Amino acid sequence: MQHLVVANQVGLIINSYGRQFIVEIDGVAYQAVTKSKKTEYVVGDMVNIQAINQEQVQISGLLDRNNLIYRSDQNRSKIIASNIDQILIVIAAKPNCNLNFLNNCLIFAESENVLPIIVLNKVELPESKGLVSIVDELYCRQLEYQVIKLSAITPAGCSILEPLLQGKRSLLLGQSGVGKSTIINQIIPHAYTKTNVISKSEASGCHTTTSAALYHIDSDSDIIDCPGLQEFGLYHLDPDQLIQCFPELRNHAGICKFRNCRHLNEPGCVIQQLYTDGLIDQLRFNLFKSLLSGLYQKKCY
Ligand SMILES: Nc1nc2c(ncn2[C@@H]2O[C@H](COP(=O)(O)OP(=O)(O)OP(=O)(O)O)[C@@H](O)[C@H]2O)c(=O)[nH]1
Ligand SMILES: [Mg+2]
Ligand SMILES: [Zn+2]
Repeated sequence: MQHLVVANQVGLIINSYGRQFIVEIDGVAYQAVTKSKKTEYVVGDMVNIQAINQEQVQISGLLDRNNLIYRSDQNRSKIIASNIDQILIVIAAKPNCNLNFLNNCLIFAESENVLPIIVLNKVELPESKGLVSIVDELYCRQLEYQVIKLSAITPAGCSILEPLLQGKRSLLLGQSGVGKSTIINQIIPHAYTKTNVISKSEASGCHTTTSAALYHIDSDSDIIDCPGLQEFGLYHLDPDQLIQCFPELRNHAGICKFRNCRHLNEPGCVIQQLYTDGLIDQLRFNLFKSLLSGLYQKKCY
């Protein structure tokens, strides 16, 4: 039996697919539509709603967001979730691990001041060995990011995550097939998120999750699952701020020979020197330079 929705209430968006949303009001879920054709709402949003009938509501406005997780490329930006306390970036050696996807997610988290936690899943697989050592050495020891290694298919695989999720709203971000939905199923057995077996012929994995969904772990802890991403574009960043998003570089900001050094090819560049001296990871240095040159080009237009 649904509660009767009275006019002008506030609800939480817990599911979004296309222009349709599920909004939760006092613990009850309602189908929701938007007034305009523009879908500017996302899972995690607090919204004003008006009743259509006992099962359906209309979203009439958005309450201020604490933050907005989104990615962007040259052509468009895509909103993912809002009002997030921490981002769990899930990676796995299988189906594959693109370290620049991880790097971009970390840079985004730094730019928005949201805590990133790296979750390395599928550690029981022999092919995880190389990735485990990269993550231990570079991301954990050198860059000092929090790293959790687990195997979500084992019975107690995700219990190590539980204390970290307490009292927070966490977003799982990752490429398709890394095990995001498996992790949620372990933490909340009744979440019923669909997980799929990666077909041997399709190394990229199945795109199982098709819409973002928020699940309550308890009364003050939530976790959000979202479809696997192939890329996490950062086209919206300000090139002058980029150095602040690299923990290994930001302490060296502002000490190059030229005060307005862009760290691209300028003489006396301290960042370039760090790289020449072998003090910065090559992949991250190359990413820094390629992001910078793209962002400066954008700024010129
Ligand atoms: N070997 C191994 N397989 C795992 C582990 N965790 C998940 N898997 C498998 O990986 C496959 C993909 O898992 P999902 O949870 O659907 O991955 P996802 O990240 O939600 O994928 P998308 O929804 O496409 O983004 C499934 O076959 C899982 O059983 C693990 O710890 N070890
Ligand atoms: Mg999934
Ligand atoms: Zn420089």
